[in-house]
This record gives sequence, structure tokens and C-alpha cells, in this order.
Amino acid sequence: MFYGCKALTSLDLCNFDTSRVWNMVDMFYECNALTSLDLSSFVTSSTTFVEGIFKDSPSLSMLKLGKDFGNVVEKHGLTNEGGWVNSNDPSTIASGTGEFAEIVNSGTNTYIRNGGTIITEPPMMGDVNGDRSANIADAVLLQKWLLNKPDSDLPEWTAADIYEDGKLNVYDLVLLKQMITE
Ligand SMILES: [Ca+2]
Ligand SMILES: [Ca+2]
Repeated sequence: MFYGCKALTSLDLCNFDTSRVWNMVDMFYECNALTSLDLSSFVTSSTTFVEGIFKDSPSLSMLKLGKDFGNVVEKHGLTNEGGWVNSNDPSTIASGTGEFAEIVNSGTNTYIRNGGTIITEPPMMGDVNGDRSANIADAVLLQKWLLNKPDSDLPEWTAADIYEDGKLNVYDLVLLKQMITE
């Protein structure tokens, strides 16, 4: 479908309904300039032919896959140069050692190829749970964390350090509550 789109640098595919697509052969073949693909909406349960989906797209270094994409397999032809990691576990190569990546995918994951650039947004002050908005849910989470409650991991602890002293305590909670009620 995008075979040979050599100058293409980005694609918005979030509204693609692929649930009845049976042939994806060479879909992104030779998209030389494409660096990232968000296929989180892709459903591949009806797809029989998947050869070369990512073949000869050497710039591809970020791939987002949803739970209905399934695994990345050798015949997809995804370059494995440098190896791919799951952004949740950036120190572990998840794509095997072959020429083409093989990734076991469950859930929605973002994969980054080593040598690709990881784009991380700076934490937003007060957004303790990392959903890009500061609200009561963040205060609740911080309070739970301060009380050592279970299930209170902080994905963005620096965002909770509102009284910027490098540690988290009740002062930060007080300031956070002020911040979200203003
Ligand atoms: Ca939040
Ligand atoms: Ca603090």
C-alpha cells in the first residue's frame, strides 16, 4: 500500500480498520525515510499474507503495536540492526539476534530500535501518574505512596517533587493539593 514511498517521513494510521485485511504484503516496503510507525489500531487476525511488511525500511526505529497486532515475525522483514527494545524495558533487546526482528507482542507496546532516538517528554509538574494532566488522581497517588500503600508506584516521581528538594514528603503533597485546587 505504501510500497516505495521513499520520501514519506510520517503516517497517521490511527483510523485504519484492518480487521478484514487479509493481505499486507510489502505494505511499508522501501519506505526509506520513515522513522516511526504507530500501528496500535491494527488488527491482524484476518491477515494471512504478511511477508515484507517492513522490508527495506532501514530508518524505522520506533514502532507502536497494539494488542491486536500480534507478534513481529521474521517474514515481516523488520530490520533488526541494533536490536529493538520495549520502551518499558529499555535495557533488554526484545527482538532476537537474527537479521530480522522477532518480537513477542502482547498488549500495547512501543518498541525502539537501538540507535534510534528515544523521544521522552519532560515530566509535567504535578503529574505524578504520568497521564499528562495534574489533578486529584495525582494527589491521591502521592498520598498513597507517602503512606506506603500497595500499588502506589510513581512513574514520574520527579513530577511529584513540587517543593523541589529532591525528595518526596508531605510538603509536596500539600503543594500539589494547592496546585490542583487553584
Ligand atoms: Ca496525572
Ligand atoms: Ca520534595
